Amino acid sequence: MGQKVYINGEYFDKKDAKISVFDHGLLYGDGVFEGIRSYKRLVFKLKEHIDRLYESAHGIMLKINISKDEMTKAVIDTLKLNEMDDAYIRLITTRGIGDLGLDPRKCKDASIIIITDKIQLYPEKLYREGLKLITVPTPRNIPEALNPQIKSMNYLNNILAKIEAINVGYEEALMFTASGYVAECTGDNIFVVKGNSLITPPAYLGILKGITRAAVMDIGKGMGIDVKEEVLTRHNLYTSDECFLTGTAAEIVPVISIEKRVVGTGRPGRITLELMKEFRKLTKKDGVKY
Ligand code: PXG
Repeated sequence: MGQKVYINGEYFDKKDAKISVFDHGLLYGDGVFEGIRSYKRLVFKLKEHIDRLYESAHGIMLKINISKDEMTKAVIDTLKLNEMDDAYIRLITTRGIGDLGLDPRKCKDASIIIITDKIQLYPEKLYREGLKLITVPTPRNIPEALNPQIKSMNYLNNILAKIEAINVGYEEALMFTASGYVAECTGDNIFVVKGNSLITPPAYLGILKGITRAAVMDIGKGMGIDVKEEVLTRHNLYTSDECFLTGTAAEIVPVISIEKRVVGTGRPGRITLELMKEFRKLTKKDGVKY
């Protein structure tokens, strides 16, 4: 049996898994989504992802016509059906089918799509040797216009930043807020270590409140580290002892330089490595079984 995709309560073969060109998700990026991972048949932080999806949806007044419990069951059922042990789950809710006007009232039912796919892992080398970051000119969306806490289907802000990094030979971009404070990367949150403190920018600056970010903050606290959400400047980055990124796909990636300025020793830091170890342990034991 080939891969099956869930669309509005039905399962379709991958080649038949299609949505209408009148879906406002396509026409306007009008929708919200989640990227979730499962490890050896344990879905990591499923409740947190479902909660964030419904919160994002609420933020754009998109009514999802199934309950959180039903959504959770749909995710689990899709994983079971596809017999996926380790999966990358893309959960999408769009405004649904309307006409060519942007009026959301024309869309009667939100569309729900669940794709369970193989996770594309980053090369092991990246975790051993660390990532080189570049800062980019495009600022993160200003929260007063479109709050990055809404995980919306329009990722052009992040894609523009990614293009800027790629164009100058880097894999990942560090974005700043419009006021010039450290925000986040294109699909990952950022942390720095300074002494015994672990610091990450506060969500109110206009970043996605990452679920991996929250898990890492918890692990850090458990390790007796002073975990803080603080506004960070370029100077704080350059003078940090360690730096790393967090995200569902990336997990924890050490950063060894920022625009050719070496961070710490230029090698993944001690606390970063410890957090990576603890995080991997957590993914093996913490999760919703299927
Ligand atoms: N910031 C942004 C802008 C994100 O999109 C994160 C931080 C990390 O959040 P979580 O909850 O995953 O710890 C994300 C989420 C990809 C990809 O293909 C990455 C994300 C989402 C979708 C796709 O790289 N990152």
